[in-house]
Amino acid sequence: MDNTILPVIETALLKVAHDKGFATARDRLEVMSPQCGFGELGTCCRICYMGPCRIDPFGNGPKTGVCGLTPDAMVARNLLRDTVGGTASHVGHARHVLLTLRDALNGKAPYQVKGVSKALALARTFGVPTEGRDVNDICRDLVNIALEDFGRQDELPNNWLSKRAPAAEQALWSDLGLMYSNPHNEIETAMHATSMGNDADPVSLMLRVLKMSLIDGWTGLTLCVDLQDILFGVPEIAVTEAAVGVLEENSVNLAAHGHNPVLSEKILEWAEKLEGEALAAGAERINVVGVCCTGNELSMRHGVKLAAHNSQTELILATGAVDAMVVDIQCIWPQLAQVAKCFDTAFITTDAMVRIPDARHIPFEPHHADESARQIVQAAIDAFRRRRGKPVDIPQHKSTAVAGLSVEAIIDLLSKLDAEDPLKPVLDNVANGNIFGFVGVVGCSSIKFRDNAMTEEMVKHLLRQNVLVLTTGCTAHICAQDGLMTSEATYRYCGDGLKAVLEVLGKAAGLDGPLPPVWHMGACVDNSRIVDLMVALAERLGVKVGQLPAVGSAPELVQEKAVSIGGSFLALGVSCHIAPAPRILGGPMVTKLLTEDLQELTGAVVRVELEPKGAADWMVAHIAEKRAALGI
Ligand code: XCC
Ligand code: SF4
Repeated sequence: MDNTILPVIETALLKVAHDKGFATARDRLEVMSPQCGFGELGTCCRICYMGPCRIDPFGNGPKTGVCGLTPDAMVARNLLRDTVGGTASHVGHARHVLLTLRDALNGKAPYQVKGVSKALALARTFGVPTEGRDVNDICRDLVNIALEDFGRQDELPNNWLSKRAPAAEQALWSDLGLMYSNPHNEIETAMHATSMGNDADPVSLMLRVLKMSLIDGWTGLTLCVDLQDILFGVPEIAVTEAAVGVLEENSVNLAAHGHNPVLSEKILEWAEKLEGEALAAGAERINVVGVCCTGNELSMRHGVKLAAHNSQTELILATGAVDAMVVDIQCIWPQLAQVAKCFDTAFITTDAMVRIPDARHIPFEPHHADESARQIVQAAIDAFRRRRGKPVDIPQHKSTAVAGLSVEAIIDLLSKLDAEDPLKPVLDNVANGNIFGFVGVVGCSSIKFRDNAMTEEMVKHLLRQNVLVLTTGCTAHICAQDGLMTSEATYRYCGDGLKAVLEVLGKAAGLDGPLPPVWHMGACVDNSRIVDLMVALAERLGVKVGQLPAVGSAPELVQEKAVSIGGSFLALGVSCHIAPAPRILGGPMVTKLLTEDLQELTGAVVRVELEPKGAADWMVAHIAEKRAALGI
């Protein structure tokens, strides 16, 4: 592994932390290393108290657990529990957004419908009448359809799955027994099936993994994003900035971290309302910056600047310049409260489910959103007053970045080239090879892969080979920070074909230069946007999604959510590159299933590559196979 290309931003941030004597995640990882080999292989089971059972597949020790569970069943069962964790997170987020929309429509929560176009589009999808109706009434019908998904006890297919997913794939899923009804019941069933003494068949367990991933994809992501767009509006192309340099010494720096725009949208609103108080406190302004996925949500809809991805969260606090960090759900390191304490930073948790020792807790729930958001912004201003005049250490690195590439924004842009058939220019350029293919680069940032700048380097290898990159989540932050969402990146990194296409698109978009080669499509839940785009392209071509020259990649996997997202791509027939290896290698049959045999089932395979060039080369080769099969 090339150890020489730690991104300059991380180098600067780590220096700040070390200068101040902070241990970082890297230090904690080092103390922890080597990490547990049984855990890495997936052959550690602690599901019952006859265990924990550990199987060393290469040694002469035990070949099964005390109960007789085989290594393949063990890794499959563990993988299913990972997937349940990821799916439960997204489904929980989705349900929260749904209930917020319901309460907003009933006048019980201070939010308005901003995405009228999305509501109308969904009404068409779900057969809700729109003629002469108030948009709120239309939304009420959509809410009821969504609520039905969470309440039903029959076996009818889930509304969002059956209406939003492509028909050809549904037929396959139905044959495989993967269609689901109520996501909650399935999460319960999966936990039940994986408890001691239930499903011990690796194939059955792996089918459950696919089913759980479908729930993630169509309820956790698609339903969630559809309703978020109704509430907060459909993202439009906007220019923003990314990396720690977006912090401002003389402003109230308020970092929003987590996932749910129900919180961060209100924070942004109240930051504007309390600007006067910030000025009175001696600040130039209130600088709301985005961290992790809620940062992506804000940048997509409002062009809010992006301060940090997940593995930088503790590092930006060590600058001493963040006055408040407010968090909701998912990916919040407990360590943040400890770093915040050293700087008198207001570290504020808001969700009853996320309590962290030494954090200040300001409960936030939609009914009292305004009052809580006001308190939170106030706490940031108070913290600024205490910080004022003290030295800060903000590494002066940042890059501009184009964000807001929702499918609607993309189609809108393409319509300027061909109003009748907006996808045609893309498909023509795919056919002639100017666009060799698509890679959805998704998921987290991992300290295990920052030393070789895994994501940035892999993306550059792809661009050189004319592969268009669509990204979400923390990999979107990484790409934005590295300047990959700029026109310059198109000139600097793209092959000639891709460059030519992006120049035409940039002109259509009214940009000064070409469109960037890496498209910021949002947060992790917004992977549904990548899927929507692929479905639109496939339908226009009359092929299945899995036949497109497209691959998914989670180059720096951290969170369980990335596992279930990957599973939802696989169910669609989209192959996935992943690093590090999922914890299945101790199960030879499961490993073969995912890396080879799945091809027969859905048309997709999983590939582990730990090094950027190897990953990109495999993806390009895989795309070439798909192209050949399409005869292009
Ligand atoms: Fe979390 Fe979404 Fe992963 Fe980043 S990418 S570490 S999941 S914040 Ni979603
Ligand atoms: Fe061991 Fe079986 Fe219990 Fe797991 S369920 S801990 S393999 S005895």
